[in-house]
Amino acid sequence: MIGGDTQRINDARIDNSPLQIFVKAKKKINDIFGEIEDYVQDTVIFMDGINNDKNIVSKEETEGIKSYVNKVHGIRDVLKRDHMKVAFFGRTSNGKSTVINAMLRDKILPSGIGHTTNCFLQVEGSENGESYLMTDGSSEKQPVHSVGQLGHALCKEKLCESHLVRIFWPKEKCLLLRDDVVFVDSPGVDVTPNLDEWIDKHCLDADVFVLVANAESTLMVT
Ligand SMILES: Nc1nc2c(ncn2[C@@H]2O[C@H](COP(=O)(O)OP(=O)(O)O)[C@@H](O)[C@H]2O)c(=O)[nH]1
Ligand SMILES: [Mg+2]
Repeated sequence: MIGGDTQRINDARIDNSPLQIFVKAKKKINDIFGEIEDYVQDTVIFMDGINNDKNIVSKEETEGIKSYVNKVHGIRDVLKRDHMKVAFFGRTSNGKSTVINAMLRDKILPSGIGHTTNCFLQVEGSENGESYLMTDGSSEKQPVHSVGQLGHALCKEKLCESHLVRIFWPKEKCLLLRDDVVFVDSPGVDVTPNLDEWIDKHCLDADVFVLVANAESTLMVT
């Protein structure tokens, strides 16, 4: 009985979630742009036909219409992305990994005093309660607890800083994952000299950047 109530409360939260409204709106916008792309493509075929028959429209006009195909295609590519990427940044030991762990309701990402997170760790939702991780260039599913070694700065088998580890965590455990939010944990901005390069590699398509700051150390610096 209690379990049923909890389920209902959870379902109500999912239905009313502003992010779900965003997901649905994006689907509708995608459908509209799909139709626009079809219309533009039909127009190009029609214009080509007129051109061949009677030379009514100029070549420039036809080229102008053709360029819209790429423009609409570009917009669709951006909209097609089915997740909202949130990248966490900040100095080492300011609590980036701790915040994400709190949202996941489990200690998944390595955290602690000093330089702990060694590479980029991306957490996304998985179906059927599955939890596993995958490293760059491999489709092998590894146990999530191995992130403690792979992503930890102090371990022998650690991955280098530019690497991305994708962690799949059950959507049921974190409502934001169910709303297609993807978290990206990063090494501290103070320990990674090539940060710009790695931001380009892993975070150029991020929708939100969260700067995590430690109030005490920030006060000490200023
Ligand atoms: N007192 C306090 N400690 C925190 C807080 N957030 C994180 N910590 C601790 O700060 C240390 C560094 O956190 P971590 O998440 O690894 O920082 P990161 O390097 O930014 O990922 C850990 O020992 C955490 O337990 C907080 O809000 N208050
Ligand atoms: Mg960290």
